[in-house]
Amino acid sequence: MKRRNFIKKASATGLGLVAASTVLASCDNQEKDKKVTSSGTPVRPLVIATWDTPLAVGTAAEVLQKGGTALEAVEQGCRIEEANEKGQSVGKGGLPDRDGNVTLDACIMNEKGDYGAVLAVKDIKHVISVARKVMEETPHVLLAGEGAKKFALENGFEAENLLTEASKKAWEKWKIKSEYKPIINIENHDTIGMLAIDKEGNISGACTTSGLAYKMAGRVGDSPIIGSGLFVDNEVGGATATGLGEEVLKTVGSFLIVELMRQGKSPQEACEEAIGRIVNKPGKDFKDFQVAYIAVNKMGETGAYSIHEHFSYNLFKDGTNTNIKSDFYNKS
Ligand code: SD4
Repeated sequence: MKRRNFIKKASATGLGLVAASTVLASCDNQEKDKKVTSSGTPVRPLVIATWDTPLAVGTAAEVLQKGGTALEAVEQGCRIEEANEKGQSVGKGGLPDRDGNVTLDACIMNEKGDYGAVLAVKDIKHVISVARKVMEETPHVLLAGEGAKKFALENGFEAENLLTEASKKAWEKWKIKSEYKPIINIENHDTIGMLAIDKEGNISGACTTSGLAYKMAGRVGDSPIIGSGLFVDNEVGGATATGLGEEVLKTVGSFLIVELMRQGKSPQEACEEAIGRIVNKPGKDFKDFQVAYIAVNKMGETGAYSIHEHFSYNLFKDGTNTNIKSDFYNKS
């Protein structure tokens, strides 16, 4: 409901105009997405993103339909969620760390294998665009903390307080008990990881987040780390992650998925194996955390898999923008 209000407002203000041909639909059948065959014509343009992100995916799709690049599409799409104050895991309105500071992580990767990222940045909303600047205009790939903020300010980004009243209230309520217990799919929901294939068949990806709510100051998760939160290889495909970043980092999940696809696995099989690497560790207790992956290969076949139920993703394909429930591991 809240998201719908945001969509209305964003459309009215021209923040994100979803192409008229983009049909918003909802689909409960995860099987639907598995049936694409690897023969035939590659599907393009295509956009896939974590969670219920119709406006972000619609915005990226519109960029592609107008002939824009996959890189432009993922940047523009992610900016929608960064500006969405109601989303408490990304950009403005993100839940803060335990000291009350909102710190953002983001990364972007293009079809040439170039990559840029910013880590633990305060006061800058559109960190995905700062990450792109790091990639395109510096000799480095990662900038963190104060240095990243300084770079952003020097490049015309404006500083603003990212802590909204709603997130401040949530943090104050959390402080009463100060219990650090991420609740799967709720407290840490909505990080956006996005992959796109443009009309030329080039693949790019982006990922942006405020990280885990009430994290320790200085904590950085998987999202801005190449190979963990995101990986793209233009010859093979791309993958991106959401959920408990520590588990994704320890298994280098997105790189793993792309390498498994290189070896011939479908995106779905690769996502399932990457989740398997987490849940099949001896003695692993995964009941209290969520990890989910989405992936796409060069043909435009897609896959998604999570540990627990209630992960969904938006897919723009063949002119239709659909929210699809992901298949998941823990069916007990
Ligand atoms: C992190 N992976 O910082 C992110 C959190 C996330 O949906 O994905 N939330 O660990």
